[in-house]
Amino acid sequence: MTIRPTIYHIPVCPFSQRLEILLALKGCTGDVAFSVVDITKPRDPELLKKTRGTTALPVLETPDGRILKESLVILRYFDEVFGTPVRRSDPFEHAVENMLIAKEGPFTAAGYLFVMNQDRAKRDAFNDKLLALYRDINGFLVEHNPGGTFLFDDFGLAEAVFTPMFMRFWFLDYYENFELPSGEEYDRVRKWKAACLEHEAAQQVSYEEIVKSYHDYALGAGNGALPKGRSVSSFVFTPDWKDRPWPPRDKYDAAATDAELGLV
Ligand SMILES: N[C@@H](CCC(=O)N[C@@H](CS)C(=O)NCC(=O)O)C(=O)O
Repeated sequence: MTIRPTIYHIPVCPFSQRLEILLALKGCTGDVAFSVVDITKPRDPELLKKTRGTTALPVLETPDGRILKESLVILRYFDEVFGTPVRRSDPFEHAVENMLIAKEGPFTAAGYLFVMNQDRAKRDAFNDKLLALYRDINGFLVEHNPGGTFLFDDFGLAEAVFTPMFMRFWFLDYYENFELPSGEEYDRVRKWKAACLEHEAAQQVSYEEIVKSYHDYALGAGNGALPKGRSVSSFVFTPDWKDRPWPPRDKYDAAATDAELGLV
């Protein structure tokens, strides 16, 4: 039994980064132990026993051995138990931030399906779908805080939820040349996204780490799975991503070997 709660996590995982951001915002990073899981290896049976067989991370284990799953659930739990709540205290404002948070599922799915798509003919449809979701968030921010930067006056709960996705979607910038078009349909969300990316509490990962680690997602192989012809996942811890070359940008015709990716 540990004194601190433990988060089982994958360091580059966006869902886990939400928790790291929240703890950093509250100055409570040291109040939680982080136990690293390597998803390129078979999962520890002890951990599987704790989760009753599910493999998705992050997973929280309390000091008395109870388990919580789902990043948004753990995020809200941490917000209640550590320091001053980051959530809005006004009930209406809290409802507004929850409305924005409710958009994260479709947003996350659109970005991941886009990067994993292997059919060049469908590329524009995935791009359009993601842009429509950005326009929707733009409209939401214009409605609730037209002249501001964040949803409210500062980086808060909704920002902790979305910022890790904005960072993962760097894989779209790199592998799909994705960019927000110019124009006022995107200006408010562009400003929000830029401020989220720069915030000091959200610097746990870098552009280079995301691009290199998520290379196999761009080839349609997620969660540590191996693309055809490869024997080492781009999610491995060794060799470290810092020591590997930048992967080829062309994901549709790419078939880089383990060696070309610096994985062996
Ligand atoms: N809805 C879950 C999603 C978690 C999730 O998909 N985690 C990924 C890592 S980014 C994972 O654990 N993948 C490995 C697996 O599912 O075995 C949450 O918000 O916590």
